[in-house]
Amino acid sequence: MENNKFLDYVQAENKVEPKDVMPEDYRKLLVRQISQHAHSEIVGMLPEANWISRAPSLRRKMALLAKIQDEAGHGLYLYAASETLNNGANGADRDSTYNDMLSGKAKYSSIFNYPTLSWADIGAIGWLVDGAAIMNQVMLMGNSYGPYSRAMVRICKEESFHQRQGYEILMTLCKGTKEQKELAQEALNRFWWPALMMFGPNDSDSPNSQKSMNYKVKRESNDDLRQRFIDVTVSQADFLGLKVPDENLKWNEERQHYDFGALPWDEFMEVLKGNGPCNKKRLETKNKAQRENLWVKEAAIAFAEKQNVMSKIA
Ligand code: BYC
Repeated sequence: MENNKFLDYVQAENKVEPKDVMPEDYRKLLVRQISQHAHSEIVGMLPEANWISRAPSLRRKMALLAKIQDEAGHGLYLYAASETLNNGANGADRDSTYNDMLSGKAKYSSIFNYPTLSWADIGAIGWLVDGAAIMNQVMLMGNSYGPYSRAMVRICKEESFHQRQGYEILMTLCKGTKEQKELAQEALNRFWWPALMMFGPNDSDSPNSQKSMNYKVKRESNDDLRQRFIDVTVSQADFLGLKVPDENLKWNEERQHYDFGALPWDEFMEVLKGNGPCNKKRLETKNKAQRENLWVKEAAIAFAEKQNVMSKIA
């Protein structure tokens, strides 16, 4: 299909399916984004896993375990969606994709390179990180690639539970002792700016946006989604009795949006270069798990191959 015909096709809100003819740059853009998204889900399990053994009650432990397990499921749907774009020559098979994350070649969301220092951070992750993720992923439900868009539908439903789980942790802390409320405020201070940077660079510095918008992969810009997130989240912070750590945050009557301060983009660039507080630790953990659990994968493959041979003999 010529590129113009393909553009007309996606712009008329048609879905592209795995075996359809598609321009190579569309395929490449999707492999990049879907695989980064899958890595984010998988690496994103680590900061929360840090608190499973220290969750303050059995109920909290069960909810956190269920949430983290959901993230593993999200990673699986997304690796499966990314794999449908493998054309045999573009390195989009599951092992190559995963190895790109393990070697540090592929990106995953910057937010997961920050540590979880207190139980309140688990609340902040659910409220802010899952909250930001939902804002972005609801938009992605309408993306033009069928397998990615369908994966998003289920993921968004589960993320809503995650967001509430986090907010409820913070509500409990904010209704608790002075020290508990301080923990909640400190968590908001730590996670506010990194959560805003999850939406990516400002539109003027976003090299992929134009193409992504044309192909209807992205349907709203990084800045528009970030603004919407701020607009809905400020009143949630007010309800908790917490202060958003931005001196320049102010409702703008004319724009009908909040104005906000400059984001720490230098920090964002450092995190993307691998120099965030936890980048090295995250990759070490994933590589160690890969090494130590390889026998499980090998045993499963050997078993599947044996079953295959047996079924041919029978
Ligand atoms: N972190 O041109 P741009 C979750 C990169 S997990 C790192 O605007 P694009 C959860 C970007 O990749 C859900 N890198 O890019 C899990 C690009 O680099 P390359 C996470 C970032 O793609 C566990 C460059 O910067 N959500 O919810 O048009 C527990 C220029 O950016 C980031 C997703 O993964 C970043 N924050 O737009 C709890 C959403 N931002 O690739 C929760 C899927 C930008 O050219 N992804 N970069 O080398 C997207 O929607 C889009 O890729 C983005 C960026 C909006 C993130």
